Amino acid sequence: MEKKTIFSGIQPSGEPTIGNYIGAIRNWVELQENENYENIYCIVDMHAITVPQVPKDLRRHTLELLSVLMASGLDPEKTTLFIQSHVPAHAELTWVLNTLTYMGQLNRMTQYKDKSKRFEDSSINSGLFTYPVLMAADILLYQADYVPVGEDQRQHLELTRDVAERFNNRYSPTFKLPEALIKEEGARIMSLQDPEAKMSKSDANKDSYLLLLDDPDAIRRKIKRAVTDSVGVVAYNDEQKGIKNLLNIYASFTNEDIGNIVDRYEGKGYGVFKEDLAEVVVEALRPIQERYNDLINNKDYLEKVYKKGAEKAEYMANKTLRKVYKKVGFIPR
Ligand code: ATP
Ligand code: LTN
Repeated sequence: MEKKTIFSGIQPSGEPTIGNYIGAIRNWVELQENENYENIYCIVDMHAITVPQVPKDLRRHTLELLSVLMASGLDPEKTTLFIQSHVPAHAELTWVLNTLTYMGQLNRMTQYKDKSKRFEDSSINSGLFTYPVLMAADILLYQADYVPVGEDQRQHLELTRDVAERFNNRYSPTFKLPEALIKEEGARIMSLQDPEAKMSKSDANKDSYLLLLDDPDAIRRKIKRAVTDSVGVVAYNDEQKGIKNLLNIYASFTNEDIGNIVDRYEGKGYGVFKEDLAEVVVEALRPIQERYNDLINNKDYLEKVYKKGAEKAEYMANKTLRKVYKKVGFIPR
């Protein structure tokens, strides 16, 4: 049986949060262990520059993210790990796909609408607008069958399929139509300060997120400050969104049934629950942080990993790009 291809990406736009871990990274590790799948994971630095980045921070975040991915369990011997800007085919296919994507479609993207609100109308760059086209190129270059992401990326996956289908119809069958793999549980971890908003590493309020590399004191402090409500009962419902989110985080790290957790905290206040949650998170992150500290200090090894990853990725990507260039009518060199 031929292996199915899995592809996903993560932006080095800051330090990864537990939302990235629960919604994406740990699912990738699980998929890696399934031998029916060929796994490819990409650090999408070209996506990251659609919002302003300080160059030296972007470089640091990229290496940190590579170390976090490996510390979380992604193994470069089993999985292709690479950096997007190392494989020029991503930018090259994006240009072709831009010519098949309608402005109206891009205007409907909710991530674009959310992110562009942070800027004056006159300073929204066109990269932010065509961000989903670059994402489509990422996925289509590798003929991915499945794309494991958080709930927020569903709309981008639909656009990817749509553009792929348009290309296939206009020219001839070229791209495989990818499917989103979205786990229900943990697919949307919310901000600790605003349980209506997604936890996001680029949030201006540092208390809103738990970072994978936060030290125990920071974790305890942020959970203590997390916004709850005046009901005062640990319960799982949409009227108590803050507590609901904390319960989701608790259950994600312990693999425990939410009902059991709620039962255990019957008659106890938010304070006790929050203290216990902080310890659950501290303990879950401890082994990842220990492995991380070894990796981040081994720059030679990191370089070996991303160079080998880029070589493997480039080979696959160029196969697709060559077909595309031929079909649209470009003359081969
Ligand atoms: P930014 O905040 O800079 O937009 P991000 O952290 O929201 O970044 P990415 O780095 O692009 O987003 O996300 C990598 C993966 O993590 C994606 O699959 C995304 O769906 C998932 N993810 C991000 N935030 C969350 C969250 N709060 N809950 C669950 N999954 C998330
Ligand atoms: N847009 C995604 C990150 C991303 C991605 C991809 C995910 C870029 N390219 C390809 C899956 C497949 C995000 O914002 N989370």
